[in-house]
Amino acid sequence: MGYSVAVVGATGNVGREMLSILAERGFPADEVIPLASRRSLGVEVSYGDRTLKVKALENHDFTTNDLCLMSAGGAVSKEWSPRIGAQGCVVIDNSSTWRTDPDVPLIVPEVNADAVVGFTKKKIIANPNCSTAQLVVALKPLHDAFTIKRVVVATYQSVSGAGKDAMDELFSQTRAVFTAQEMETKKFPKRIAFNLIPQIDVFMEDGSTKEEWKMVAETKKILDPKIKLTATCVRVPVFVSHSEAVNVEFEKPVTAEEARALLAKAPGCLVIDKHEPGGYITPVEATGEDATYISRIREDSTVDNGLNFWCVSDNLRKGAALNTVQIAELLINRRLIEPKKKAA
Ligand code: 11C
Repeated sequence: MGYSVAVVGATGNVGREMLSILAERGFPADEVIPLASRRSLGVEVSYGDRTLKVKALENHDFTTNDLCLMSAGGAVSKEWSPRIGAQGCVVIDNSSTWRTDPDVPLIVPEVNADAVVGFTKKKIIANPNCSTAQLVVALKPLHDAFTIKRVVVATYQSVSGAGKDAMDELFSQTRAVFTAQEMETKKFPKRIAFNLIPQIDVFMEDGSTKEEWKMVAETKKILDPKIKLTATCVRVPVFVSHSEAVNVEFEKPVTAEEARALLAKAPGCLVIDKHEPGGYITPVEATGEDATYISRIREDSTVDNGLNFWCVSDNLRKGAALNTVQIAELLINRRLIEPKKKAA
């Protein structure tokens, strides 16, 4: 007997990717139920080579479901995740709503799998922000070996992080440039086509943005509260995959060679680092892939024990849907959930 899995937000960028990853990885599901708000009722979504019709979240009873993969935005998560958890269905939540709740584990399986046991109180497990997920996968083996003191990161984030409408906006603005038509700017605060925007999410009181704050708070919760991190998050005119320029200062001495060797065998990481034109990864190559790619590993001689690297990953996969499915697999592999239908 397999599991009963609901996917909430099934018509969005991440929801569709969740369905495709569940099928791709042969997730042990007996049933997969795509859910969304009433206005998406009847919309068809792909699950492997099958087509499923979307049902309304508002009418759904979760008491016979084992797992709910939730990616429908913060407001829906705030209202629904506790209600679904209370019905005995474990929610893996992709919004930022529950990430800092002390009773909700925030999990990247390659980094802090053991913390997953903390889900039993609320029956909610949080999935981190995409820019944090790929960063901590790369930092974990380095922190274990050399102890990180401080991280300075600049991100180059694709428009898919802001949803399907944002991807459409980049497409239509790009077309407008070539056809000399009037350009509409709705989703982003400024034009994104042939431009960059140094603002992701809302501004905080100290002048940083919420995306930057999330990278700090989530890295501390997942990896180590002692790590100091400062981030500048930038939206770039790329459709899928986030890139990050990372500078790290360690307690212990580190060479680029040692870091390269550690990262090459670290779970979830793939090192592509040749010192020649094109000997590194770009977002186009990372898209559709599971790995966190690391390139441009080099020592930073301006600080003691400093290292620079370039890190790229598909934000819809490792940054969202893949990590969510990996958390579900972790629960099953550690026998932390059993199918309800088997127990009945
Ligand atoms: C972006 N990182 O690229 C955001 C999207 O907290 O899960 C994901 C927001 C979040 O716009």
